[in-house]
Amino acid sequence: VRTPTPQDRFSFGLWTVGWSARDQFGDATRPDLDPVESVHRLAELGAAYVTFHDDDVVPFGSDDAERDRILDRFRQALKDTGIEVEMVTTNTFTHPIFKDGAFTSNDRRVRRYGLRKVLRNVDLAAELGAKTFVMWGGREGAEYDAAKDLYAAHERYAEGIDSVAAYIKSKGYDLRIALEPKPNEPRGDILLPTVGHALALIARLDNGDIVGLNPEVGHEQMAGLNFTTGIAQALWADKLFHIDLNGQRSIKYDQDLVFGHGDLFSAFATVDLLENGFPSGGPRYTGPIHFDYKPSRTEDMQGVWDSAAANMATYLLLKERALAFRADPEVQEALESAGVLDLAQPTLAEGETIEDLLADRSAFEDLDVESVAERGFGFVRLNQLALEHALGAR
Ligand code: 3MF
Ligand code: MG
Ligand code: MG
Ligand code: MG
Repeated sequence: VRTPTPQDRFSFGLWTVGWSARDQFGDATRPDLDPVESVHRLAELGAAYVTFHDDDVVPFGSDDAERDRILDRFRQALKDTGIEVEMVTTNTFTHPIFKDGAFTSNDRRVRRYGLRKVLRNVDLAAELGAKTFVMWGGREGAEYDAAKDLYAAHERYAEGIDSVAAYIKSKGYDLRIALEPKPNEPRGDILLPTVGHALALIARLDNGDIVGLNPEVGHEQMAGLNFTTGIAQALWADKLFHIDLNGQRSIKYDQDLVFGHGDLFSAFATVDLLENGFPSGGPRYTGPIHFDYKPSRTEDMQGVWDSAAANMATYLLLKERALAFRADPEVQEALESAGVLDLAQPTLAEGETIEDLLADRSAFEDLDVESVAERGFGFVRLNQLALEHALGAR
């Protein structure tokens, strides 16, 4: 595999390599990592960007002077390495104050504090030149149905997001919000559990034009959903603002494996869509290739950097395979005979009305339904070609 370069647009959350591997049942297995060291190591590995939660860089509760001192040192690391900050996010889930959520906590004092914490980081994001502000509402949810007025919870969630978006506009920042759906964990149920739920909320916002999505592979798969289908709908709606790539093996806790170390064939389809776009054209994803994974708890520091490199290597391999797949004349022919390219043709002809369709006997009364039903689509052959390309057998 070739060595990644900044042109590959690879990006890592500082909380990924920086995870000391403390989990529900066990202590940390690795020392805390200095974010400045992470920036240097990721630059050496060929990444272009880093992203972070406020608390990944500046400890929770730091006053303004301490925060400035830490951020100055961080900015120097960016300068020294050429690494840029493309996305900033806010941690509204670790501190006990957020145990019942931030924007949707039943306690109004928490909602106001949460909004202030987010706005403080919106300013920082703009100042660092980030283009995306991610919001993962990890504690916006409940374990018990009676614990929330779910109507009011959606009202408050929308109010919070709209307030942040309005603030961004009032400041003239070149920044867009990306909501990150997740079905559960750490809460029993989280609001905006999937891409589709989040799109539906965005459609009702006053400032929804600058609000889109940051879907994560594992989060959709935890809900048993097809990640590629989810990001396809987000792209169709012009809302795929950012992405969290990682690996997940079926419906269980959020594994955050290396990209491709979960459902590999699904990862191939994801890269195919990101790199090749839709067969008929349509909007393309041009943002950073961002990884949100965790180096497994079994790994030492060498394993941390090996796993970071593995994300990029896997992506580049899949990209090479996906390009070869689409360039293969046999695949083109299989796509044609499967009708994949015909789907772009509108169902009604140009200028045709519903009345015209109703009057078209060939569409219904005279259609030989049985003979049309005889058609085989050849999707299995097409899928086998995809598999052979994915495995590098072609
Ligand atoms: C949790 C996540 C989060 C979000 C992050 C926002 C800690 O499952 O995926 O990572 O990605 O908070 O970007
Ligand atoms: Mg996650
Ligand atoms: Mg996660
Ligand atoms: Mg994530």
